[in-house]
Amino acid sequence: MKNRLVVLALILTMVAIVLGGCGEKKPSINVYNWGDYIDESVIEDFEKEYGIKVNYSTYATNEDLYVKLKQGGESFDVIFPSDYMIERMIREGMLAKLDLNNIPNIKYIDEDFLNLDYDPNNEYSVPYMWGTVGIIYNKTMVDDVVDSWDILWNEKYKDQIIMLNSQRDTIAVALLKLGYSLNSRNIDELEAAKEELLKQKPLVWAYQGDEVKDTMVGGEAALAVVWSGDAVAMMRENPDLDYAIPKEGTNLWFDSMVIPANAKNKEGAELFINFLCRPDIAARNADYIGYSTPIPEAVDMLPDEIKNSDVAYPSDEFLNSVKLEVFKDPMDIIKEYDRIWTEVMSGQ
Ligand code: N2P
Repeated sequence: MKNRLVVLALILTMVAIVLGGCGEKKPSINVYNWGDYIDESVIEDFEKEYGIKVNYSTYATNEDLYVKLKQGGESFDVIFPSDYMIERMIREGMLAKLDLNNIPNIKYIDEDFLNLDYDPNNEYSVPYMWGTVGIIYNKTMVDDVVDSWDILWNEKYKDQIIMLNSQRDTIAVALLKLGYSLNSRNIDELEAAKEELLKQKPLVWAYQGDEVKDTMVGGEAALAVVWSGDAVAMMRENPDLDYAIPKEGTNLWFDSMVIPANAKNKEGAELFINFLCRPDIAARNADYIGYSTPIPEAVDMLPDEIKNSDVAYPSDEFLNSVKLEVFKDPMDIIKEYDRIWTEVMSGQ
């Protein structure tokens, strides 16, 4: 009898262990980032170090990210919007306040990148990467000086021009070409920008996102509007390429890490954000993707050709010599931007 009880107790213990094991799911976080915007080995290291599984997926533009969040359905723990989109998401109550006690590595971020207008006290966001928008061009295919957005309207380069498949960036190029602010809220100026883009459309070979890297590295087009980090990555692959910031000025942008208000694992999200701010991790990441890290100690660890590149890390002197504007949330005028972009894409 006693033996049978012992056997029964053993069986029950084993059943409990098996069931317990099933119930005890490994913690996870859902991370939603731009395509080609992380060294995936960094994700694996995080998973190993913290025992937290990372479900990683990607988007192509701020607007895609916004729509995905508004649709609901899936929930995300860490996302990487730009300045103006962070402003909008804060205004619409879409983000959670960060507990900066859980993100001590924020101390590594250069103070020039903290307390910016889109989130004045970094209550919601921690900077990830930053950069400019410019023109990458193939020196063997372009014999004009590339110093103005005008060149993207030059008939000579018909079917050799790539524009960004991103409404805010592409409307900005047309506004700047016309001498307007890229934050214009004036309907006539916005309409004029639309007309410019429609006029340009027959010359444009494609509106691309991450694919532009293959196009330009492969020598398939002469000129493309790109984000500076992608220019760094492309120039590394093809020495015929160079990057120029037009004299009419351009966009200075900041992408930051934020946590959506409906995140399911905020603590895990904060651990991940903190991990990405560790200088050795930020350096590996920035080296791999080509984009510019806001962490000086990480910049110091980069190979010379990257840290001395004036594309990735332009001098203060250069930055002060060009007209740079940070995008602002268009607020009520956003519907005009959406309409204009739809009309340009559908060719009306
Ligand atoms: C990376 C996209 C970079 C985002 N593919 C520029 N804001």
